[in-house]
Formats: sequence, C-alpha cells, structure tokens
Amino acid sequence: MRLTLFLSICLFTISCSETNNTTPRSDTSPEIDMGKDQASDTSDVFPDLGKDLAEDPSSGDLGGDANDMNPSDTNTEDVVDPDPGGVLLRADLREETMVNHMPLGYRIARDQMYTFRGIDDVGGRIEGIYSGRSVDTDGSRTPGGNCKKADGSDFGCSFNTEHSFAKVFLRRYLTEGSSEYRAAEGDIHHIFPSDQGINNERWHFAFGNTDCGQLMTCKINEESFLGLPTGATGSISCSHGDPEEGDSSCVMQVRDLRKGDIARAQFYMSVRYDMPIPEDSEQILREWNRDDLPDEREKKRNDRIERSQGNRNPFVDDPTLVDKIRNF
Ligand SMILES: [Ca+2]
Repeated sequence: MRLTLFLSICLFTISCSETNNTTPRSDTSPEIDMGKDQASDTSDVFPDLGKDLAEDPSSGDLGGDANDMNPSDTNTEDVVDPDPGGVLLRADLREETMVNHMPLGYRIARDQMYTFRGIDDVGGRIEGIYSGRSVDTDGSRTPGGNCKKADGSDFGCSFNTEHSFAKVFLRRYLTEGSSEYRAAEGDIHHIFPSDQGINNERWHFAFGNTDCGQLMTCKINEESFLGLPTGATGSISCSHGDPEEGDSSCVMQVRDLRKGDIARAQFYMSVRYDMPIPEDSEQILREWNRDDLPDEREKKRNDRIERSQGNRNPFVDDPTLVDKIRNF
C-alpha cells in the first residue's frame, strides 16, 4: 500500500514536472523566433551597401524604407524600425568608407587634384570652391599666379587647398601625426581648391547662415574676395565680434551652388572618422544638403576621387542618407 502510494506520488510529480517544464518552453518559443527574425531583418537592412554604391552610384534608395525591407511581410502594423536613429546605417557607412580608403597623404592627394586631367581639372581649369573663380591648370599645387588690383598693382591670388573640415577640428578629434590624422588631412573628399584669400578669411569658422543686415561684422566682397559680385562668394559674419580677431561666433555661409557640396563633405568626415558636428552647424548643413543636390560636377568628382583613393562619399551618391541618420 505504501509502495503504491509512493509510486503514485512519483508519477504525479513527474507528470507535473513535465508539465511545468513544457509550458514555459512553449511560451518562449515565439519570443526566441521573434528575436531571430529581428536579427535577421537587421542584417538585411543594408545588404552589402558598399557594393551597391560602387556598382550603381546612381542608386536612389540605398537605405530603403522600413516598410520596403521585407516585401513578404504584409502585416505593416507590426513593422518596427530596425534602425532607429540610423545608428546601424552610420556604422555601415563608416566601415564602407574606411575599408575601401587607400590614404594618399596630403602631398600626393594635392598632386592628384591639381595635375592635368586630375580630380579638379575640368576642361583645363580649376575652380575655387568658395569663389567660383577659375584659373588655368598649370600642374602646380598653387595655380593662379598674381592678380591686378584696381590701381594696376599685383597681389597674390593663387589657389591653395582648403580643409573644409577644419584642421583645428582634426587635431581635436584625431591624434596629430597618427595614421588616421594623416588620412584625414589628405582625404580628397573634404579638401578643395580655394582662393588663398578666402581660405584665410574662412580660417576655421563653422559653417552657418549669415545675417549681414543685423550682425556687427560681415565680411563680404572685400578685396580678398577679388571683387566678385556680392553673394557669389559667400559671406562671413559674427554675432558679437570681429572675424579679424577670430571670434568664435563667426560663421561662414557658402555660396548657393556649393552649399550641398560642403555639407556632404562634412557628413562624410563625421562618419568616416567618427567626428561630431556641432548641433547648430549640423541643422544648417542638413538644409544645405537638401537645397543643393549633387550636380554632375560633384558626382564626377566623387567618381574621380574613388579612382584615386578607393572610396566614395555615399552622401553624394544618395543625399537622402543624411536624414536617415539622427546625429552626426
Ligand atoms: Ca552643389
């Protein structure tokens, strides 16, 4: 009798134990599957982005939309943005731009830019990024020579090379002399031919929109800007200081035709070298990116740079990527 009772209790216990073990396993199965699906979806969000970029620079929707990622999933109510804030996209672009980059060094980079049929030689002329003034390609890194003042005297107006992501910021975020620093210093995606005068005027001021009507100081169309029409060369203004004294409130507004070019160069640098862009500038650069979309000249420059240093600026290939990343 005791043995029978003992066996009955044992059987009951085993049965309960199995039941207890089975029930939660059954409950958790869908969660495990869901996690797997999410992980799978995430890896599918930007499949081989760089390959697409390289093979089809004109591709219009590299990042895609959350609802486009799994066409077979008709239950759109349950679709969750797998990459809120574009963190994964940013990481993918960083890897893509880094893996393919073969840094040239600043000296060779400039040779690639200024040589005959080089990156910035368009029909035998080289254009200043800020002024739009162009000079003959002469094979040197400082084309342009001398210009005449109104009184007939000469003054230097040759070009040099502008680091649009200012070197003071490269030194702040990268270790000067390191391989990353040298790669950034000679990264052609953000360096441009520029009138020396305007390059000096810009110094390392942030990019922004100027208000020459209200602000104390507004440098525009002065002698160093070579007498080009007002507005053609952009402007520099300072809310409470003088650009001659390097006031930190000064900003430089780029001429309309090159606003987007400069903006996409900044976003590229932020992603490639993991450097932040100050919030105020970032919002304006986003506007510039939308207002001035890549033209043929900018797209061809991207192609030429890829042939020289191996990587592309993905924001030139697809400017909509900018607004898929919440923070630069
Ligand atoms: Ca442009």
